[in-house]
Amino acid sequence: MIRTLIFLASLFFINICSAEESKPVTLNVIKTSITVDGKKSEVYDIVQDNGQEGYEGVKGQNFDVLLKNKTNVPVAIHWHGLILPNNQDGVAYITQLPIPPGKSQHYFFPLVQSGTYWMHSHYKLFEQQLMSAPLIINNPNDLYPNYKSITVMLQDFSFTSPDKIFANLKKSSKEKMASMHMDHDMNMSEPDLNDVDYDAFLANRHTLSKPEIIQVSARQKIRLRVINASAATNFWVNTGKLEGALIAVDGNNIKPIKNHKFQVAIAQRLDILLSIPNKKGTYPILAQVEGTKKQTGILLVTPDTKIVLPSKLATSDAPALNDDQERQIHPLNSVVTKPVTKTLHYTLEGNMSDYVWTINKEIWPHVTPLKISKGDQVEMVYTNNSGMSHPMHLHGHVFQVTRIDGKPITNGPLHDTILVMPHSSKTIVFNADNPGIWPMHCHVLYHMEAGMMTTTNYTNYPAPSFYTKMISPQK
Ligand SMILES: [Cu+2]
Repeated sequence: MIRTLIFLASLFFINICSAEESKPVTLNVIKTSITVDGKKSEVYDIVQDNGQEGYEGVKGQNFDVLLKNKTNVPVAIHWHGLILPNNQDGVAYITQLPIPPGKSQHYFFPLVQSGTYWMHSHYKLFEQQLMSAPLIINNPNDLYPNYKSITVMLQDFSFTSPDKIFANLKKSSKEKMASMHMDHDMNMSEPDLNDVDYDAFLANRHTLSKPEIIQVSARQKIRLRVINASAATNFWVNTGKLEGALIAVDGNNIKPIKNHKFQVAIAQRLDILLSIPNKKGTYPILAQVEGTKKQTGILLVTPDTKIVLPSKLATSDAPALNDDQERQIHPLNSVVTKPVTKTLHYTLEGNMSDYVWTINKEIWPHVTPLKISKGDQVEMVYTNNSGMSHPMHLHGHVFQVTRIDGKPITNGPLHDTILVMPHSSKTIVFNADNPGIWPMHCHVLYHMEAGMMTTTNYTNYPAPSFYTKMISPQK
């Protein structure tokens, strides 16, 4: 009798679990407000019904998400860094039409990776208004179990609307060019590292005047998941007194690199292990904007500790990001498995008289996409002829860096986004194993808006009509 009851109870339990597993997670794109340094601002967010921001899943299970547009604007949300079927990629007018206000769209595909990813708007300039959230995929066989996971999402913020920011960029670029023509003595110096003057930098939607405070305990082991969700800002992550061990980049495990400062380019992610010492304290995790003193961050705090807020300004300017960290990163797995069968060249340039940014001198959507075939071992050579760095992102694939400035590197980093330094080149390699029309673009939101975008197309992949209607050869 008892056995029967246990049996029936277990059936009931299994039923509940499987019923829950088959139900999609709802992600609501919402309009909300945040207070930045005492001033209120309307922004967006992507939250579950229970209020949790973003998505957390498990490798081997399905990404089963009902995306609801609860805003009053059309939206498209891209799952950044995920290997997924092309029509699930969430890019407006390339892989799908925007979702109208009040409508929803179902996404369903297996999660074949694990690690730290993110989701963000891939339509208009809504990403600048914080239409983004973390996307974490746990690994049932994690190399680092029993670490407390803490996500730090970095964003740049302005009270000015992104449309106005973009208009200002175009205007000031024109004015700068005009003054250069008038004044021949003027030094034709490199453009600024940061061409947008932001009002604030956010870590989990807070500035350092009221940072997020996360309770930790002495001797606790922490896995920090840093996501650079900025529209146009590269950061140096500073773990302060705590020594960090960088163990994954863009979701890919690497041989650990111990340091206190780590570079994170726009759209990239870092997983950093930390160990809280066996004593009380406040442990700030800071992120400093390259080329400035400006910083943001969170506080890790042990119980009964008097909290001292770090300054919003560091004592000295952070340098520009460089390739030092890239040269140190060695992944645990490689994607370079066979000789290159196809090489594609992409030149990155800017025409500042009209604030236009180009790939192969083409301005999106007036492009003739380069083609690859399934089974190719593809090499892409990015040559940056401009004075700004460009975080280049290829959708739907993980690639490996094989050369920096033409010099081969052995077992280079795996990425979905790489920072191509000014007047520099990077070569990447990947297996063409995921047919589609794949967006490939600069992840500086305003560079993308100003034309620095194309697609890499698999031969024989049927392009959707909304895509073929939109792109047209260079005029
Ligand atoms: Cu760019």
